[in-house]
Amino acid sequence: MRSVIIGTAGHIDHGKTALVRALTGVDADRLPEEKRRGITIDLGFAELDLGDVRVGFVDVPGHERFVKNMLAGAHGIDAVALVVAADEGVMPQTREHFDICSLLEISAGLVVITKTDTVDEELLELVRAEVEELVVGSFLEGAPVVAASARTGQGIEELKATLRAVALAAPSRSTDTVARLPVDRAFTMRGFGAVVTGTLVAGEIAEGAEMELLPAHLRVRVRGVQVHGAPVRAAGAGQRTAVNLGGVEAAAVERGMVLAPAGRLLSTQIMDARVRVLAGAPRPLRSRQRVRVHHGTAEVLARVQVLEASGEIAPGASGLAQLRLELPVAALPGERFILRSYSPQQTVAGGDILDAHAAKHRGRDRSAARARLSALAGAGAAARLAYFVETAGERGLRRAELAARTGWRDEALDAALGEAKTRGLVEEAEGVAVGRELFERLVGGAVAEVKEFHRREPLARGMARELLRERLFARAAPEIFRAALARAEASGSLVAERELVRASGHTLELSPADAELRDRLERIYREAALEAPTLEEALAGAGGAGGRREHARKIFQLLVGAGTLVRVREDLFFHRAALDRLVASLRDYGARHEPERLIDVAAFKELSGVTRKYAIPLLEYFDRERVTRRAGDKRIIL
Ligand SMILES: Nc1nc2c(ncn2[C@@H]2O[C@H](COP(=O)(O)OP(=O)(O)OP(=O)(O)O)[C@@H](O)[C@H]2O)c(=O)[nH]1
Ligand SMILES: [Mg+2]
Repeated sequence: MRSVIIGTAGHIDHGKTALVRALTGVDADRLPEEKRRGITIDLGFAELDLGDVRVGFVDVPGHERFVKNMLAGAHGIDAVALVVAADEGVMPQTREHFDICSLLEISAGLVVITKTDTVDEELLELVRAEVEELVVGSFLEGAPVVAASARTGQGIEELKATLRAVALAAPSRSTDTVARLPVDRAFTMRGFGAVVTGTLVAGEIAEGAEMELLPAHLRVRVRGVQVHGAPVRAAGAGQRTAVNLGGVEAAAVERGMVLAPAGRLLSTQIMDARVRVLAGAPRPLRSRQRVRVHHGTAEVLARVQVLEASGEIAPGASGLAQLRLELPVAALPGERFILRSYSPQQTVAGGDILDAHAAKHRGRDRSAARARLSALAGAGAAARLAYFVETAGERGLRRAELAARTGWRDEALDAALGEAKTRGLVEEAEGVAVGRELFERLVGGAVAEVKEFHRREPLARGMARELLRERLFARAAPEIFRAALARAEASGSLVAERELVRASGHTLELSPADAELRDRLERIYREAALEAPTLEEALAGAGGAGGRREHARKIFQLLVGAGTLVRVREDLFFHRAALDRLVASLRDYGARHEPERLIDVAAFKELSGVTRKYAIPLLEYFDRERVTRRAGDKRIIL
């Protein structure tokens, strides 16, 4: 059966609570103070079973001072019942509540003219006309207008039928996002512990689920779920839900927190939004203005940063703005909010979040941000995802970040990511999403950087991988660096080796003199075998001393890079062939000393014919190369 939340709205004393009572039998004014003063102060709840649809009522206070509480209830409703008393007609909070519903983009509802028993037909018609004038051009234009009396019961049956039609026609909620329950109440129930209630705006909350309360990230476990006072295995979107939580005290929970799946969402303090300023607002919305942001059940103070060139958004106009919140909230793109002036508290604007985790836009990049955000409004899921990925630059966005940024469930995320890739907007590098254009630029940059390196260092075999990373990928995720190299390799531009990256066409064209120098160096080491010279001796021996030392050192490095010479310690190098022979005789020695295969330093000196000065570095080198393993003062030949 379908569940729909209908919120009341309207001026103080216009009969909202009485109407809910006439419909459901429930007095939604629960607080002693409400009963004493005869007004609603905080939200009240009741339900009505209409056969094929179940209506959850959120009854709000009409008092000007409690609009804040009204907002905590209005955020999650599917449809509104705008209540106007026949004896008073449209009053200030009738307009303010109606404006709030428009700004929240509530798209369904009806008008109820109450207290019909207090007026004659003529006055009733006058109020009807007034109501019609109020709603013209709005979401309620053409919506049903029902006249009723909570006192006499007249019109209540007709009202039920109309409510049913409105409820069934209310647009269904998106199933793309994960579960979110903005908390409107938290209390302790004897024998149960902490209980939170709210309108489940999306997803499902099931018994046993691991969840958390944002923005504090308090981990909790769902011990039980109730919908309209009855235990259920799981509550669904659009239901008034009470959740019994384990792992938290009710005192630590407050209105404004959001219950969401554990580890899925992140709180935020900066968001970009499209804002509409009410035509009746006393002044334009300006940068630096301090406002009250009402989002979900939360109220947080914020500074506005208008992104429009004019620096303001005039009454009746819409524009882009950044909200810098003084405290974190759990927010997602697509969610709506209301802005009220700091003092006097008045509803001035509302809007929808485009990017809930925005970066500050400063000075010159404000117009660029404006252009990109304008394109974002009304864009499809893939384009929105691509926007978030692009704003992350070369850092890219991991899947968990994408999930937090969008609030989408896995299926919705996969679909959007798949489409963004197919459309060439986004590249996925080992699970990290990065903007396609930027990725191509990084690949091209890497190729250019390596080529430039070869030009500068013609004698080097390649550029150190780490150097390339530092130069171009310092801020990039390691996955993006690896993927860019892989792409450049696949396209045949670069060859990546373990520690070096070179252009695929790069060959060492040595001059005859350099080739001779290289051969001399190689010969010196080959002939010395295990009685290797020091580096300086070798360079001098090959004619690379004095002014030619630096150059000879580079030629020498070519031999090391090619693996012909092997560095055993600091400037102690051996010819590869000599080392290979030594390894062979070591293994032979091992075979002759089964099963222990042990050798000590003295035996090694004898086997190799080297002095102690070389024996130790060689053995340590073999340990590192896993040819041998140290065992006390001996070695096991592996
Ligand atoms: N005669 C008459 N009185 C009504 C009717 N409905 C409500 N009242 C009276 O109007 C007064 C206010 O009714 P509520 O239902 O508390 O009004 P409300 O809109 O909930 O007020 P707030 O929640 O404080 O904004 C009460 O004294 C009700 O008895 C009606 O249909 N006819
Ligand atoms: Mg009331």
